[in-house]
Amino acid sequence: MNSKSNTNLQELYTTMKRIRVFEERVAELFVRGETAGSMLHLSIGEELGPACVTKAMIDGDTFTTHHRGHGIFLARGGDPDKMMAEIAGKKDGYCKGKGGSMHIADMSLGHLGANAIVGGGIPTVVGAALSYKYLNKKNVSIAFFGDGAMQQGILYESMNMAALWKLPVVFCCINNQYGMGTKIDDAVAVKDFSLRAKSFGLECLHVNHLDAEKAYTDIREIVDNTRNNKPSFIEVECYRFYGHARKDKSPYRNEDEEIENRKLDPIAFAKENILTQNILNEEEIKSIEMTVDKEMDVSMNYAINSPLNEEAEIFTDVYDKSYTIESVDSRINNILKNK
Ligand SMILES: Cc1ncc(C[n+]2csc(CCOP(=O)(O)OP(=O)(O)O)c2C)c(N)n1
Ligand SMILES: [Mg+2]
Repeated sequence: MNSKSNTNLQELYTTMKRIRVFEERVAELFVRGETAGSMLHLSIGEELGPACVTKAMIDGDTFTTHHRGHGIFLARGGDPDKMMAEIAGKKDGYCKGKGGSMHIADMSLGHLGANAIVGGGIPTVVGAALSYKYLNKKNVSIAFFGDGAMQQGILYESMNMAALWKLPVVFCCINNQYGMGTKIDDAVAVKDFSLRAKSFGLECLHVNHLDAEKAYTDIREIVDNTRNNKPSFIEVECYRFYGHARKDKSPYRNEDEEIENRKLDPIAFAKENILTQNILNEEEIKSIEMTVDKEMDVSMNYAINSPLNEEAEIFTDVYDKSYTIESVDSRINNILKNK
């Protein structure tokens, strides 16, 4: 490997490749009848945003995701074995298989929850950011959501509060051009989402290219700025390569559109740049690809071989019984004491 190894681009390439292959193995898990439930929202084609934004995060930062959140959590350090097992509804999954694809979370990695309600995870980050400001922490809380959530009122309530109270929140819209079968052109009159965010007083960044290294540099700058209590909005444009969920064959869009837009592949673009900039040669890239393939094969098989829960387990972890009014009071008092 030459002296240019371990550059940001190489790291971003590996992260994006890990997301893509993870999702491909999830698709395989589905075809093999090993997934719990049928709703699997894959983020193939959308890897650039999750890779770049999570790379700009530091210890203590938190986030929420929408229903298409596998890639975001994987990029932020999620264990693919436990994620895949969760998707398979198995005992060794992050939530012991009770959450499934749309509810994978782990607070210890800053994941405050994935949410299947469009826009549902957004207000949580405002609360988290309020605590960072109050405790003088230099952390940010990031809400990841799709273009569909741009039409949800809760987003604007959250933006307004974050701007008014100057909270370290990043609103990150992964704009994949579709909300289920509705194309963005049929959903909004003005597609420049930054215009809306600006009107609330947020700093804005619009990423509408495939250059992961540049995107990361720009994203890093705006996220770091947000740490100084300057809330921000990032829109990352991409194309949802396949259907809304696994069973959707996208009959509402024509093949030419798909063929054309699948050329907008951030992974192919990064690979080309790595080769032309002499960061790695073909053989070295192949070696990364083989490592990633192997990693995700192991995760898929881990999920298949993980046992199901015992029946009695169904009733545990469903409600947090420690949450009484008194316990919440005492938690708040502890926070105030330690401030
Ligand atoms: C409040 C609400 N309305 C409708 C739905 C049904 N629904 C699930 S996903 C989805 C599309 C969301 O599109 P977008 O936010 O762009 O995310 P994407 O699926 O493209 O990643 C809809 C309408 C829902 N889950 N929640
Ligand atoms: Mg969308």
